[in-house]
Amino acid sequence: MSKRKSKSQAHIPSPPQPCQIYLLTPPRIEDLDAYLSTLDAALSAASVACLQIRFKEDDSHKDWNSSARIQAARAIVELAQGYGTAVLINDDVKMAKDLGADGVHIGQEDMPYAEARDYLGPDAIIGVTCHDSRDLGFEAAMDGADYVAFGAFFDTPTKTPKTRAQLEILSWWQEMVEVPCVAIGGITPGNAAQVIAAGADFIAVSSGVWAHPDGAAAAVSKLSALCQLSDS
Ligand code: TZP
Ligand code: MG
Repeated sequence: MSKRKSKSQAHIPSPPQPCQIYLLTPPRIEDLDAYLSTLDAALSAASVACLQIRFKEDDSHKDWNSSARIQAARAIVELAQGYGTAVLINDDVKMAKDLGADGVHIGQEDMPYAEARDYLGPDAIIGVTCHDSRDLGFEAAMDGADYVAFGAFFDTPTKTPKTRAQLEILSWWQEMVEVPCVAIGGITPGNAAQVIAAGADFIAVSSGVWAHPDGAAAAVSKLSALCQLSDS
């Protein structure tokens, strides 16, 4: 994912780009080989700009421990980067550097943007959660974030979101700011068209792909078709 603009370019209007797909891993992976094969099929189905590795500890599954998470992350980074998909690690700059990932996604309560940039250097992709807040978006953009993420736009089984965002924030952002915006939260092939039409540069999707009744590859194909439609 790249749409980084220097400050001197900020006033030059750029032609609209088609919306791109940004996947998030499931919070926990039970069978790594099975997941890698699903991920391989999903990444083969259409172009996926970005994959965020977003694992959560799970006290009820002791085998999903730190070394299992690192092993899974390492394999995912290798597979996804082989497709030219940028891999971001949620919250964890050290893991991002250790695994040769492309960057990190940070929340408002995680490491501050400037510290993450210092740690990872100028070429890393760093995106920032901004919930439903234009002010947080501006702050992150001014700091130099590569993207801002707004959400959640719909009900989601993956996380209890801190905020519910309205689609207008995407249209407003698109008018006001060059830094790309990522829409997240409950996005599926069934509702993505409205998010894309509202102006999302990226649609970030987890359960809408991994739990899609037709399978992850079919879900990615459908999302990609919607992104292409928006470009015509
Ligand atoms: N942040 C806001 S909603 C959400 C995150 C990480 C979950 C995204 O997962 P899903 O399954 O696509 O709603
Ligand atoms: Mg976080």
